[in-house]
Amino acid sequence: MVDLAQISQAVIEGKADETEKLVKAALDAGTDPEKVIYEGLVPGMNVVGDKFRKNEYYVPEVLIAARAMQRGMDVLQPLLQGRKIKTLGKVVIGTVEGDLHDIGKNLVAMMLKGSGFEVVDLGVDVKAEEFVAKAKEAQAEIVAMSALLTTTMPSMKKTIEALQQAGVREQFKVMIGGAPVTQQYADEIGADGFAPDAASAVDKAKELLGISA
Ligand code: B1M
Repeated sequence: MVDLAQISQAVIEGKADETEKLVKAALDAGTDPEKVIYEGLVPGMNVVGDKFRKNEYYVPEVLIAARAMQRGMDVLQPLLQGRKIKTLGKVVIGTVEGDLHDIGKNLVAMMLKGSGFEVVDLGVDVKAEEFVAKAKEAQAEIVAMSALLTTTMPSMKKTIEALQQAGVREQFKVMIGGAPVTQQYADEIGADGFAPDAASAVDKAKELLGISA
């Protein structure tokens, strides 16, 4: 019998092989895949987020933990197909038009996934119209944008305007972040939320959807 806390611990320590092995063992012992996610993998990633916030973990540790989490998810994925899994919400995320920086955006996406959100990653250099179309298509709750260049920050405003023009602004919460982005800028362009780092991005996404931590 696998103690699901062991899976959490393997994620916290970034042990991908161990995570995979424990997830397989839990399934072999008849544990429900959803239970493995929500009582094993996700709590581990939550601890990682906490440590990152407290500067006990830095980007490399978070990436290694997220990779371990993903290895566990890869085992579970085939079993979850066709099954209606409860997620905290759906997020469409991308780096805005003109901007190719994706390390921070990927980290945010991984942390969101690890915390139970469904994430549709549009990649980099995402045009305003693409954000609108993909958010509508995915029936997302949150549109999340990342920018690392001061010159591409205006693309965030452009996306919000495109949502307005399409008459769907109220259907989505808009969240922004990236090194040059501030709360003040979020207020200026009418975004619903800003987060300074990947762990806070998870908190902000939950807050925007009224989910208590
Ligand atoms: Co570029 N680059 N870069 N670069 N690059 C910066 C950003 C820069 C600050 C370097 C410098 O001059 N000191 C500077 C920007 C200056 C400015 O605008 N003020 C810069 C420049 C100028 C450029 C080019 C224009 C250089 C050139 O070609 N002349 C060019 C632009 C290309 C383009 O995008 N069109 C360019 C290119 C590149 C590389 C391709 C070489 C590479 C990117 C590789 C990649 O991403 N796949 C690169 C890199 C690596 C950097 C630095 C060194 C590191 C960025 C990074 O990954 N940080 C960066 C300098 C620096 O920051 N020290 C720099 C780590 C990452 C984890 O942090 O992305 O901030 P960050 O994400 C954080 C938070 O910001 C937050 O959470 C993350 C984790 O905590 N966050 C969110 C991010 N997105 C969020 C979204 C949210 C919430 C939080 O909600 C939705």
